[in-house]
Amino acid sequence: MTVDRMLPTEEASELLGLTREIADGELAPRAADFEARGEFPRDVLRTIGQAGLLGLPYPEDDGGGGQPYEVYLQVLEVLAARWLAIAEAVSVHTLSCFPVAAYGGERQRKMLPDLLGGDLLGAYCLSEPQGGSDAAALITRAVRDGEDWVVTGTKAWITHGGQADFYNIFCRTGGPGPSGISCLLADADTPGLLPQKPENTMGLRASPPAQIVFDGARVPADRRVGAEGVGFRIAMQALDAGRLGIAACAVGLAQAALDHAVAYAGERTQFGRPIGDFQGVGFMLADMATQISAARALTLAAARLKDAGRPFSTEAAKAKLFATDMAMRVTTDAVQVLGGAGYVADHPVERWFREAKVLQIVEGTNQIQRMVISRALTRGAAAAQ
Ligand code: COS
Repeated sequence: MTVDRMLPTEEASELLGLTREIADGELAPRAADFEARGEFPRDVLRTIGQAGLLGLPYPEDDGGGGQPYEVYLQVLEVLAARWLAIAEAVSVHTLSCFPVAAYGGERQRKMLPDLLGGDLLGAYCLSEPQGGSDAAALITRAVRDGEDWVVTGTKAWITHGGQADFYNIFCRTGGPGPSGISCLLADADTPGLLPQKPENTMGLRASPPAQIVFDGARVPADRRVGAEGVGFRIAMQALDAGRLGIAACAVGLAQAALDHAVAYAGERTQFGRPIGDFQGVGFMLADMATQISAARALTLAAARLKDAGRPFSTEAAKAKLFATDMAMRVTTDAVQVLGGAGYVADHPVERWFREAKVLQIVEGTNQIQRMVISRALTRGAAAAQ
């Protein structure tokens, strides 16, 4: 189904048109095969980069696409409807460019055209094996030695681990807690930066995360992004925006599942009628469509706050929570509409169901999103008293 979108400019409509062409022509024909083989689609991402889709929400002067976040998110949605791994890659790359774009010094900002240009791929290293939710407790340490930071520790669940060209590393340069964390930007070929074997994941098998071991990796001192001790704030702000990307991925994935289920329900007959004519199936489709519209509206409302320069982190948490829980429900229901056919890999709903699960976990589990939302409610209430 074509989604009726309210886009702010004619340029945005053209961009969505181009994205649809790429998604249908380049992504859809390859997704199932790459996912089955577990092959990382580096060339497809180059095509995406050449089309200018790897730096969309950053200013044109920095080499980005100069698009509002609400437009960028709708591009992600269209990509996710054809191949989630690619949309997630674009979202994670965009997240990985945030530290330099928002906090980089003059010299670092000169790197932005390269980071956003489409040839390079970024990674964001926050989580560690002993903890991902309690990010402020991270223990990877960087110690200053002459003109370098020497980094020791292990990062976990790193999207593009082993594939990325640059890595943001959130590491401890000071005492315990959030104020002891700094952000470093390392090139992939940094000696001692050691990507491990990719994880054997349930879904998104074309783009599995990997651990990165830092074994005395030397990162030049001028690659610290932002002031010492500001790393946690940078990481949280990057995630606020990144969570909207994940929400958009969820909306796109769910839309693909609904479209497939609607087509199947129209063709498949039982008891002499298309199964979609039975209320049990038709109402299921109606609920799926309604939940998708609600998730899209919530996500774009948060994006518009961001575009207007207003606080949006609580709204981003709500969008990520609602959209990804929604995608899990909708892909589950899509499998149900197809019945036995939905449980085998002949139809993509089987893969989409597996892929939806990870969206409830990445960039802050949905329990963390609830924590962010409930804290804003209770602390806001306390401040108002
Ligand atoms: N934007 C800017 N600053 C933020 C922020 C945000 N969204 N969230 C927190 N901060 C700041 C706080 O203002 C505080 O600063 P001050 O000390 O100057 O007041 C500091 O960071 C610490 O904040 P807080 O006390 O809320 O930190 P907590 O340790 O309690 O953790 C949560 C907060 C749970 C929100 C954080 O740990 C989190 O998001 N965890 C999940 C991490 C995650 O998403 N991992 C996935 C990795 S990518 S796959």
